[in-house]
Amino acid sequence: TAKETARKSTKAKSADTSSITYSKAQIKQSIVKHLHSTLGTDENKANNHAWWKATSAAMQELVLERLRTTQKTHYINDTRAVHYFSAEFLMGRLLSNNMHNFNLFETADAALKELGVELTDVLEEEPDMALGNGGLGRLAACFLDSLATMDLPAIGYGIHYEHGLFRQEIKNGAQIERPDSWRHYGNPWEICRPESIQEVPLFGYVETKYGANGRVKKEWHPGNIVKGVPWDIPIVGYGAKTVNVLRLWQSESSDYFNWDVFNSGGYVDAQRENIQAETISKVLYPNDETRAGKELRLIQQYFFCACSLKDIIRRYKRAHGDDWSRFSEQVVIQLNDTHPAIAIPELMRILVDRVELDWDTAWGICTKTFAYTNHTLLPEALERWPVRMIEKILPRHIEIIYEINHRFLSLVEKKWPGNNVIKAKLSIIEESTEKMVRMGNLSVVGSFAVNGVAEIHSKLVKENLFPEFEALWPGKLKNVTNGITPRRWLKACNPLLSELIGKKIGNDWPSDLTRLNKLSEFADNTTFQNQFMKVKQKNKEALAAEIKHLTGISVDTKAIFDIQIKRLHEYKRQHLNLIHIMALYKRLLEDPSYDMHPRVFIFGAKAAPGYTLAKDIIFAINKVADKINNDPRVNHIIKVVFLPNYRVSLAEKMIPAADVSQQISTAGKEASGTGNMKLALNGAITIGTLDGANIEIAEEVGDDNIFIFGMTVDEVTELSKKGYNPFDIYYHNNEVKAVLDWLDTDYFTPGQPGALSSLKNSMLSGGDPYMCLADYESYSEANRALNIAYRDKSRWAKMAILNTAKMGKFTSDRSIADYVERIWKLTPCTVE
Ligand code: CJB
Repeated sequence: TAKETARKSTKAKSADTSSITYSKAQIKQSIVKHLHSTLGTDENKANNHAWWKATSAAMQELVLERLRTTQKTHYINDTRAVHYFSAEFLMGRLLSNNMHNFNLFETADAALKELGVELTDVLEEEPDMALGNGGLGRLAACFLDSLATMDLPAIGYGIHYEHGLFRQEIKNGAQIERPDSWRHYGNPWEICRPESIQEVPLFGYVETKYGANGRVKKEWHPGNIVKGVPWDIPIVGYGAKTVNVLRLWQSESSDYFNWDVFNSGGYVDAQRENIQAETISKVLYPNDETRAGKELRLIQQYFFCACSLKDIIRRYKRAHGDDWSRFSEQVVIQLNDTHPAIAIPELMRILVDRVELDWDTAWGICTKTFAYTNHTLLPEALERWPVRMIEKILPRHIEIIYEINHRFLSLVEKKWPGNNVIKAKLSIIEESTEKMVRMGNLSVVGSFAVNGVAEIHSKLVKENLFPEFEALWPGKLKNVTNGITPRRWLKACNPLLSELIGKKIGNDWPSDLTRLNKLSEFADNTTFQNQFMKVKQKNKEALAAEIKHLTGISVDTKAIFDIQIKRLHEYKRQHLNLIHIMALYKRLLEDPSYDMHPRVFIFGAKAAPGYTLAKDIIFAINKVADKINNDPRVNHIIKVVFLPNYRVSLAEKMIPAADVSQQISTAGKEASGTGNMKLALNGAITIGTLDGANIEIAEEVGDDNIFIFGMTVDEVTELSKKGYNPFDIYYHNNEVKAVLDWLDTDYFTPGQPGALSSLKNSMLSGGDPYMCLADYESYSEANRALNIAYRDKSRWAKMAILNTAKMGKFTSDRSIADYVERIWKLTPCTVE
């Protein structure tokens, strides 16, 4: 099967098969050459930033050679390729990963040492490429890594945001957003490709024409045209055989269009809308799991989809001319959530209006080309665009969407004759006071496959979100459980553990993660337990130094490092963690001999700038942290740390040092989670609910090696049906009551009583929508059990080892193999 082929192709490879090898002397020479002739400086003047650029340029030389070979090979073999459409790619830093994938990390390290430079310092100079918000964007980045590693022809398409996700500062406990300028001083990886610029029409009106044959022809007269300039980021696979591309579009104003308008006497069409073309790719919307509903956001989506489709079609035509019959054999487009769903009517427009195919032929091509991944069930995240907005920006597309819907509803009528309730529910157009286009429904109707991202999530997509679709098209809804790349999330970020693993079981695990299972044999071995925990200890010491550096807070490295890192969202329940920390604090104040192992609670989280309660939670964490950290009665036992500006490169420092991984979302709300996988892979024990991929992690590691608590999905549903009243818990649990009441005082915010009250209100009068209080008791019990388990050094070490050992399933190589087998039907193409 395709899956086996894909698996074989990865298993067969390891980094030392790289076709390009460089000696230490050659690397050194190349770095110095770039220092001189690319940067115009020299060894004596160069600072770490210059060394970073020169080292990156030296690597990029090798990268580009493999890129050329890959592209030639794919062209000659006329390969079918996957085109991953995503508004977000959260790439992080590239230098360290590229070095690892070329198996040149150690050599480069040694070369730089001879030049008197520390590679670790050089790596710190690289700004993160933060062109994404969270899990969805990082998943896209991990997938690109796996696709290249598995020699699969693939291209990522997205937006070349000038400003990625905002930089977070904390001032007096509150989040402040600052612009992120990741390419302000140049980016050594990206290549501008002016030869592949595309033009994108916007606004204007549609003219209906009648051809001689009586055929109706639609002509869109755009009111505006913008240019899309492609920037290519090479994606190096592990072993550096295949180098694929991430192509990001930057918007620019189209000169000739403005010139035209000018020449026609400054005539401005009544329907012409002016947008500052450059603003389209200016900034990433910082909302995670909420739709922005802003016109510019829709324009961003259409902009990158239109550029990408034109690019794909140009490449297809070069090989196949005007023969459209093979298009869907060569091209599969994966829609990363509904953000690129407008690509469906755009391809229809091209095929019907430009190529002049009949509707059914065009629709046949479309529905064999697109596949859609759903990443969330949260209603506030499901995109709906006002019909009026689409009409204005994309007048032809709204007609096409109506036509798609009309034909689709005839199908619904056949299946459920006369059933208007089902029709209203499935319709792509929502007939509310303001008519809306449901992008999820459009995506399901226009795709040949739809998938969720973990078993439980896919089940809920099938049963709750799109139940009738399953009846209409049995088998179309599938599951592909998420994964993470072990190259970045173990090999590169945790060198000490990687080395220990290598010594024990060999070095094949990065391309075949199931091999980690061999570590299970040593889980009871005292020597190995000691070695494993010694690595953890060293990583904790490194993180402690970083915490000191970033916040000034000293932490005890013998304490439990308990980490919750993810976007700030009520459903992720950082506030459940916080009220439990407050309860521990209170227990210690009331009973100084209260028995608990010292514990450092570490948070990292950005809140969407307009999400007030999320920002209030950050503020509360910081205020509680201030109080506890400065209270000599308890600060040798509890510390609370909020690390500002959580991002990929900070995650790489935190994850290797974690003892405990907090994955505590309300059951049914976290589609999968991927941080849970990264932490467990690095030997952290999960305390978590039966939600998303936690369920599958629990299956892999076994009940003894994870702390599961809280309601199941069914119990959550049952409680909501019955009617959940948080006051019932408030009045029956003294600890909960005391802690919530504490938030109303000025204990944590001296002189400002009520500064934390919004948190209490959300969990009481606000109805506690994510049921923190309902899960509190169970969470508290799980924490007690965890505390006891940590005291038994050998038991804990065994648990940690087994967590690492059992993470094989969660490599993104397995996710990609599943996509290849279940959806994409791709064949690997070896690049010699
Ligand atoms: N996800 O990061 C986002 N943003 C969204 O708008 C919707 C979902 C996350 O996607 C990840 C990758 O599939 C999931 O692991 C995570 O549960 C989900 O919240």
